[in-house]
Amino acid sequence: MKRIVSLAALATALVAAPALAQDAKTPQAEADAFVAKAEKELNQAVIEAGQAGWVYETYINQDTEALTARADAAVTTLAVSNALQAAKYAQTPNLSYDTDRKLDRMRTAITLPAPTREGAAQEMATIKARMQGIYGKGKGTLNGQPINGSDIEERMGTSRNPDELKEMWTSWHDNVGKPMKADYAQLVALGNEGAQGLGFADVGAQWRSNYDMSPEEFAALTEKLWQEVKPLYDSLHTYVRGKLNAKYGDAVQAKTGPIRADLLGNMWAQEWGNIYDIVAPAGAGDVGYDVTELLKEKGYDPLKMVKTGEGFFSSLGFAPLPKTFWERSQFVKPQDREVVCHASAWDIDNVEDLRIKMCIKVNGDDFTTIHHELGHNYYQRAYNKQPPLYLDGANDGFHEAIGDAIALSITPEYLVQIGLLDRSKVPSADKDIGLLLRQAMDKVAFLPFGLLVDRYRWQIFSGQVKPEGYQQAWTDLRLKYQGIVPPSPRGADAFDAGAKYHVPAVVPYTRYFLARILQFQFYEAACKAAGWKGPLHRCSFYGNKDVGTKLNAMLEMGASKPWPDALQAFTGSREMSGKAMMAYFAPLKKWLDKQNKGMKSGW
Ligand code: X8Z
Ligand code: ZN
Repeated sequence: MKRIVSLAALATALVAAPALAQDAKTPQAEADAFVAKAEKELNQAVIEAGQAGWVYETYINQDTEALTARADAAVTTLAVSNALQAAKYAQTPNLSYDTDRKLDRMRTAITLPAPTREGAAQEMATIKARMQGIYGKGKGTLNGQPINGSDIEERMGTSRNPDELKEMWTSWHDNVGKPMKADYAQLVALGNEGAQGLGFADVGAQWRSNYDMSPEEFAALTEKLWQEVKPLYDSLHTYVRGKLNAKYGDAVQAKTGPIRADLLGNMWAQEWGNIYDIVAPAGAGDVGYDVTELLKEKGYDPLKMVKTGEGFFSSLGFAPLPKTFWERSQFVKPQDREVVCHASAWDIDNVEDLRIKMCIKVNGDDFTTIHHELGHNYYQRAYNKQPPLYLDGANDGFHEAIGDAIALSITPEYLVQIGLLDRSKVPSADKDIGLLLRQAMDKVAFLPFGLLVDRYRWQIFSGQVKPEGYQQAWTDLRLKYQGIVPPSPRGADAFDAGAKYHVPAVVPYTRYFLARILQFQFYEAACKAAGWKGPLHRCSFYGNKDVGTKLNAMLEMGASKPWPDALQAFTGSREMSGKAMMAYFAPLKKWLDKQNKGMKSGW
């Protein structure tokens, strides 16, 4: 699909037309040859940038920062040059399906395009590396003492002291977000100039154009999905606010209105599972076990947690992770240097040099995150036979959803099978509400956050929000979508969005919103394929090779086909839909609405 017809003229003006072939090649063959050469060169540059990026993120210093910025600039320069030429070749009639699709991807799949003028790509890459460094090295305080990012994340989950929570929340947002505000504004200006050079309205429009449909259609699709699931969020919000009020009293959390952001067990209030103890159904409905406690009781260490994650994929028939994965991954935070602790998965050579980079703590959150990261690695390996421009997920939401769909299978019964839970402790059917509520605290609570991070950036990229409005717009959207407020007023010089990893790292975030919805579609399809008959949330497809084969068929397609084709291959449907998620939580929704009777919903 070609979106911007007039770009051809523009592209020809900006880049020298390739020399006419002496031997009379057809225009189609020329386009094929261009694509083959471009994707090979790009792949090489991406591998080099991956190597530099890995060293930087696992050993932050001024030299590794410069090296990663240089390698990143080289990739961007190449990608932009390819995109400009691609627009011209895309006008060729009768292109093959693959050449047409690849030319399109060359334009849309650039996260942050640079202007073509001298030095611009380097300036952008330098700013980006510096912001990532600020985030990676970032510290908050607790009782006046510095506390690093991974420790503060953990303490936000376990502390129940409102003053401590407020101190950690405020110091983290002040120390990490504020110092990068000017850099961020400059990055936005450069990125927009780059995107406009490629014929997009702005960077946000370019991001939205990467889903096999127009940017407008994609924005409308996210809105449709949000409206499908919003009633569930509203019910959860009302219920949780009531419980927080009961625990902390009116002075800390009022009965009505928004929720104080630091009370929800997570620095960004994005997932609330860590405060399940505060909201658990009274008495008999409670789950009766806690994964963090089980891991600790059974003496799990980070390595054993990763091995357990691998075990799930092996049980589906996937080959074990390569030896190099175990040698080269970063599982725990090194003591002797600064690193980026935010979890990520890598495939350095785009073949099988798979790695994860985490600062694993022995807790339930990180156990889930390990499955999430391994989902990326198994996806990467499954599509490694695809040509370079197809080395990607069907869309980025698919990539984020695979490991999560697997982690939905971490049911009580599964925990028994792997020896983490004693059979006598498996919650009976009357504890279903507790199990569903525990899941909803992470899965449902996340939805508005997953949506708003990019709605915020879309506003910034479009120019609707200017640097002086960065803070107010963030606070406004957090209130509008999540119904939360900061624990104390924020000055106009704050930049709270910068205190969330994906903003300085420039990683689009709508992918996680899509993934939250898609993972239930995948999970439902897998359980159906496994012949599961009971309540959906009790299904585990652990050990089911048929599911593994079916899953692999979708994964190995990579980005070679539009995402509805991939979705159909695994689920039979071509639509992203909130229905599977709503069906999973249907009994909880009913229960929540009963509990909420007489309470005012909304804020
Ligand atoms: O960033 C991540 C992964 C790496 S792709 C750990 N996630 C989002 C986040 O932490 O904000 C997973 C869930 C949402
Ligand atoms: Zn991920």
